[in-house]
Amino acid sequence: MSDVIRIGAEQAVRELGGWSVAAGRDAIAKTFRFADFNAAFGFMSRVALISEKMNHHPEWFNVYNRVDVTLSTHDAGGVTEKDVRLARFMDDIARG
Ligand code: H2B
Repeated sequence: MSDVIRIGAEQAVRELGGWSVAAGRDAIAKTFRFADFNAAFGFMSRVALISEKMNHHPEWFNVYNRVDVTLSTHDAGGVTEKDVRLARFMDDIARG
């Protein structure tokens, strides 16, 4: 499948905006901030439904209104177009 070909974090952050290369591994990262916990958890719930459909899941860490996200395709050992697609969904959902 073409979307599971590894493109690497540098290429992915060039295709996206506001994402950065994760430290020490081939992954992309972004911190999302919301008005409060309710908004942050709403975002996570929407992303969770899409992730299940895609069978592609984020690594994330939530504290109150902040969600730290790291994306990588574990099966490919690095960043693929699947991560770019999920990143775009996340940006769209966060934008509202
Ligand atoms: N999510 C992510 N981020 N990378 C994967 O390689 C991956 C996944 N693989 N979700 C899926 C599930 C795999 O483990 C199952 C068995 O299809």
